[in-house]
Amino acid sequence: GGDEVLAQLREKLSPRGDLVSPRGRELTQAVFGKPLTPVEVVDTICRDVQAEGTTALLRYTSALDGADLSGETLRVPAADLAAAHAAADPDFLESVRRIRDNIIQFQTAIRHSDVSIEPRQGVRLTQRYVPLRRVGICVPGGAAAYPSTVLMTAVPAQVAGVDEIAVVAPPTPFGAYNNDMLATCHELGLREVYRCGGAQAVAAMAFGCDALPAVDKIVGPGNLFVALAKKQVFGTVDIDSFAGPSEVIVLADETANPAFVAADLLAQAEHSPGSAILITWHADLIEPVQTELRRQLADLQRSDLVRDALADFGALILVRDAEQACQLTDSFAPEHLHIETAAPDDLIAEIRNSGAAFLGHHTPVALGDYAAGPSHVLPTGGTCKWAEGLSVNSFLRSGSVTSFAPDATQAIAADVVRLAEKEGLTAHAKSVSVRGSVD
Ligand code: HSO
Ligand code: ZN
Repeated sequence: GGDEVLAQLREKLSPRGDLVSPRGRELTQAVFGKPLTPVEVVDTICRDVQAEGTTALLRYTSALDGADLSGETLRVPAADLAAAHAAADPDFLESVRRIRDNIIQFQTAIRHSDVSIEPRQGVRLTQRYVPLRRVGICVPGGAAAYPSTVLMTAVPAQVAGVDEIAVVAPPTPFGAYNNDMLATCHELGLREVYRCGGAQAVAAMAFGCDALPAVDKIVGPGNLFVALAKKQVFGTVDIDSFAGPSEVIVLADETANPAFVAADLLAQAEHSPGSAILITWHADLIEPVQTELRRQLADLQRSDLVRDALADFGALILVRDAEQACQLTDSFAPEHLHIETAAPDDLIAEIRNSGAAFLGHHTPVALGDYAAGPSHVLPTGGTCKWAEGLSVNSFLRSGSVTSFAPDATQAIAADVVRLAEKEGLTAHAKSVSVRGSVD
């Protein structure tokens, strides 16, 4: 049944930091002198960067990413950012600006604002929201370049009012040497970009070093090492969610277009690894979707990768009815949920867990990946049961502000004194009673 299929997929998709792959064995033997698991690698890197600072950051950037940089060349020079911008396709930059405006509009609308109440005469209680001072953004650079990730992380931080934003990207052609990525940074006014990635970049941002001052929060996606390192430094700094492979569940009924559904599944599988799951209660949909998958696969640039991802992490699941589809979706808790049915509003009301939901036949997930307004940095691996996607509010923290006038203090004093005395904390009681008579 669907239950077991989804449970197996969850298991396969969950990142394993405790296993040594054959390639990992070779690489860690060469760099660390013995085979290490990813968790051990991250542990070692974090400890070294904390102890040795810039020296260790540069050493691992050389050993693991093959880039020999210095304390000066680690940071992308302002002239390189400007040159990347000047060399960028003007249409691309126009798209970047339009997308930035979409993100600003949505993130501004959902930004938390201070809440103040006056529950009684002379009492003012406020919850205020202040932006974080300095944040670090991880931009991946392994299999593809992601200017969209710069937009989907930095713009919400800017709307929050964060003072300083540091961007790290691995020193690769898809990372810190990618023209579109650098041009996007320049367009957004990001001037602090570093050529480093992996656990070493996360550790440097968390502990700080001469070449890369510490931040208060680290966000953005990355490979297993980035994810494990973020987990490791949580507590020294804040982090966003623990990001694993991208996922989508598509819910479809008899009104769904098989060509659309197939295209949506392929788009997610393209992340490779990416998981693409169709759940339908319309048996006649399965075959046309399979036909479309085969037909459309042939035309894709990365068709081999996409085919493998579909084989490993894809599923077409036939269920009894919409209700069962909603139950399965809830227990899988997908990063993306796309409802391609006649009345998607009715279904979304029945589903609690999804990182981001997309409604209707003309709302492909790619709109959200690139341009709609909500961030595409979302909780994966079932973590949307308790975590939420990145937004402007991820870059704010709140604190309470309490203010009592003399009469109001008198009015509440007896309750405070009574509880303080119960706890045996007479100094607490005294700090209230000293302000006036309390019987
Ligand atoms: N679907 C990814 C985001 C992305 N897609 C970036 C394309 N580029 C995670 O939500
Ligand atoms: Zn995507």
